[in-house]
Amino acid sequence: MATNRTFTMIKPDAFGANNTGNVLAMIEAAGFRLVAAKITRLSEERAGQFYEVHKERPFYGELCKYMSSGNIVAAILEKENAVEDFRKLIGATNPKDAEAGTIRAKYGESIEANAVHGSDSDENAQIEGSFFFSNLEKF
Ligand code: RTP
Ligand code: MG
Repeated sequence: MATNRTFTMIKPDAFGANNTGNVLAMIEAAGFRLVAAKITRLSEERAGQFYEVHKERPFYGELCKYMSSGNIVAAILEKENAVEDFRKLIGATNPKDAEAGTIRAKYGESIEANAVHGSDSDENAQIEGSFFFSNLEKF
């Protein structure tokens, strides 16, 4: 299988609970290489751009407020079958439904404050990585 990339964010709940190191340790233990990573913070407007695909969903406004409520870590990850394997590692959107041992089961607080983001396709991984990182940072 080809090596490819996905994009993740450690969300404000997990960052604020000092779980960044724990989450990154799980990601590395699962065989992902960190290509790029940074601590940053989204404005509500920029969160709105990132989650634009969800703008018609009822939770969009709350999601943008939540995602701009504190620091996050944005990161590009590399592994064989990265997008699919990372979605397995993070678990279901609602931590209550997430399989034991997944990142959201361990560190998620609610369906919204669910610890991490993971891209849902190769195309979106590329778009989302470029939202935070220049080509010079993606090595
Ligand atoms: P993500 O994009 O963050 O990896 O999460 P996902 O694919 O599992 O879920 P998605 O449907 O794309 O939703 C994006 C994020 O919106 C928040 N959400 N809130 N209140 C709600 O019902 C609700 N549903 C989703 C979560 O933070 C979710 O990760
Ligand atoms: Mg999603």
